[in-house]
Amino acid sequence: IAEDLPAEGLLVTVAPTGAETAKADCPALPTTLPELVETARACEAAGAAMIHVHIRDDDHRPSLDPARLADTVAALRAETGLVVQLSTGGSVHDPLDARLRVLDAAPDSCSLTLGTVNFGDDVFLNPWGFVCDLYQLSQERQVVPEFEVFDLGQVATLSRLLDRYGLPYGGKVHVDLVMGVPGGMPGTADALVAAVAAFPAAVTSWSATGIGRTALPVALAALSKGGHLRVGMEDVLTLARGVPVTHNAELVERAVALGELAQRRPLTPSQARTLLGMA
Ligand code: KMH
Ligand code: ZN
Repeated sequence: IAEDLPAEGLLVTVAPTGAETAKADCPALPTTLPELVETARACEAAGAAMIHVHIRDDDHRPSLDPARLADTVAALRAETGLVVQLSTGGSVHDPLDARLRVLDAAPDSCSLTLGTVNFGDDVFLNPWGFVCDLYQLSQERQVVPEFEVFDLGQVATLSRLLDRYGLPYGGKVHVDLVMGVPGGMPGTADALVAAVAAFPAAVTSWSATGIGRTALPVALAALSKGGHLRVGMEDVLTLARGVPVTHNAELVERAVALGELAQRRPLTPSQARTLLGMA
């Protein structure tokens, strides 16, 4: 990690939308471009440095439309300083070739999930061949991947991937633990410690997020292990039992407050770029 980064810095990534929640069930979910830009600006002001983006179509359904993705990247770059990460996971219904084409929108970063996992009643498909294709494409297009880990075995896949194809573009290896998905590793401190202990030495930074009610235990465990935080309505829709999230910025504010208690100051987007090898 570069010397100009405060040792106590905290990367807060916001994942404001996701692909799983219906707008009809959650009107506060940012599904249009103006809503996404407003959310991004508020979350940046609250302390987020990176945004993990899923987009929706005019009917608020998950989309990987290339033109829409390109417009989204352009709008977020024009209106915020946030590191723009596009999801290549999309929804469980998106074909693999459409997920590869996400990189045509030239984001700063892309998510890259390291293996197939049961995902509630569905399957989130990430066969080894696809993981390799996406990784090589990210190197070719100079897009920094964030390695998404839903289960412990996927950490071993990261070692296999780095052994075969070398380091990502930018030279840093950033992992995000997505915990508590029904079908993946549980959102517990024990599981987090096991996953972190299994990381290859090449990992330079990592964050964690817990789905639903695992959000707080995972955030607290991540902070106590020196990790960074991902928060947002992609992963959690309530602040506490019976208290719905009304804006993604509330979750960013909570992450920043937890970080302050742990004496970790939020990284600026520029510091985040250094952390992630984009400077
Ligand atoms: N929506 C999930 C099926 C990612 O963004 O890369 C996959 C996902 C992971 O959200
Ligand atoms: Zn996602």
